[in-house]
Amino acid sequence: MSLRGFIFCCLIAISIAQDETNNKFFPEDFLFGAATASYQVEGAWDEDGKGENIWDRFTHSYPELIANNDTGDVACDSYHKYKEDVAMLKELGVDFYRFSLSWSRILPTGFVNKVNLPGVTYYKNLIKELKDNGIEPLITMYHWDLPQPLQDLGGWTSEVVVEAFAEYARLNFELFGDNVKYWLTFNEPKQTCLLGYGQGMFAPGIASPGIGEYICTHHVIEAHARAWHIYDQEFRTTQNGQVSITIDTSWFEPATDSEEDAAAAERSLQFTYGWYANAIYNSDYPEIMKTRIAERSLAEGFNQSRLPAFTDEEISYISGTFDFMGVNIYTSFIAEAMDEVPIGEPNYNYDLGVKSYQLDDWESCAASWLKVTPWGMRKILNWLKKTYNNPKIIITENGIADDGSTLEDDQRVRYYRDYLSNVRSAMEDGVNVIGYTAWSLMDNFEWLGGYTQKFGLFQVDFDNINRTRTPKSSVAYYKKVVETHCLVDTCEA
Ligand code: PNW
Repeated sequence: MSLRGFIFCCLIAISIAQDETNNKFFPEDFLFGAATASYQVEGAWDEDGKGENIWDRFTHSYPELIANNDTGDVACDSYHKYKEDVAMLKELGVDFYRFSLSWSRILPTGFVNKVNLPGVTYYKNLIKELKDNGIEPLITMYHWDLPQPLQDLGGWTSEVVVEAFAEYARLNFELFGDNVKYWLTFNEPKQTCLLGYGQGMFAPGIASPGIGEYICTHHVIEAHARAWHIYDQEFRTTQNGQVSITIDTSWFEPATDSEEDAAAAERSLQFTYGWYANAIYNSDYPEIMKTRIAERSLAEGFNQSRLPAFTDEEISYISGTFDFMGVNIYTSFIAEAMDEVPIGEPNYNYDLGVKSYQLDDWESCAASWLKVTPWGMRKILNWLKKTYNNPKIIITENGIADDGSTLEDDQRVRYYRDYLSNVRSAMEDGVNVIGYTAWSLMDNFEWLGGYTQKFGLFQVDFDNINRTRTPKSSVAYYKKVVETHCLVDTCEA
């Protein structure tokens, strides 16, 4: 880092240290929730007619890629213990529960010709248990667990899956929509596409850098738009709910106050959030992506850009397909301009062309990528407001990992307090945040991290056949926040 960069970072550090917890009440109608996802908690991977999905296949075929060779075969056993899960939500007092549907549990082949009734019953029971306890379901239709038969046909690199997703979405609205007010089509598609089809580190493990992730994304955006239009045309008037997509992003802080670093930070945001969001909340892919990827593609010897193009008709079909904005936020990075990587192999990171890193003195946790940067929350929320014309925002995930060594998770308590404080301050800045979701309700299968990275408010004992759930200290804190809508002992009216 340059001296200028160092001074700049010190200034950030000082401004963080001086931050005090915001002592304003959250509005009365502000929604607090907690989240999980099907593959991470349900278990029962081959029970009652459920089909195989790409995470079943991936964890069974490449156990060495997952910490301790862990799998989601049993996970938290929520398939059998959903009533305990709802009791925990009730204890927290949350307004809503964000969970996801396992596509393979409902449609074992991925297609609508065979509906698996026990799977449908499971979700109907869960929704009923939530409603009986005054908790709204917020349902994600796709949290990374694609039915394996659809992967065998090319997965998200195939148009077939766009149509299959649209039909799965319609079925979900038909089956569950009378009792669901909030829907998300996709969770963090960037992780699925970049890691699953570009780098090959996540299921389905396809390594096609600089190509696969762009095709995957193109189809995910089309599939999202199809689902939104289906809801809009066939269900909105009777079901009255809201449909959106959840995209994750970190905040990118320019390394210095130079124009180049400011551009590098903005480019990072456009290549992460904007890659998905621009087509939906504004129109088409971000210009900077279209230009850079086309230029590099042609120089590499391709006849067209590796970034697929939407037709004008598609652009207007996709634009505006949201009823609120979903965003997952965990951490921040420093973004620094760098020299262009010489033309050679295609790669998303070369297309992006930014050096990004985290500072050593940023507080760390049990997940190496996640540094505690609450100030980034306020900045990213303001960026979203400015870039996408002040949409209504639900923060659909935010949280931190511990290593399971203690139930006194003071770091999580501080994390929630400081991040929520910045959410509240962003609201004072005029950002229209209407809801916040803690990730996660309970410790669960953390993808490549297996059961070693614990994001839960409730601890789960994975060595016990009962998967016993025990509250950590953060449960009492979050419960108080949900109840009082206040982060400190006494709030100002
Ligand atoms: C999200 N990263 O994943 C997912 O939506 C959850 O399923 C997951 O458990 C949670 O965040 C915690 O990790 C991410 O490396 C995984 O930047 C990795 C990253 C970000 C989000």
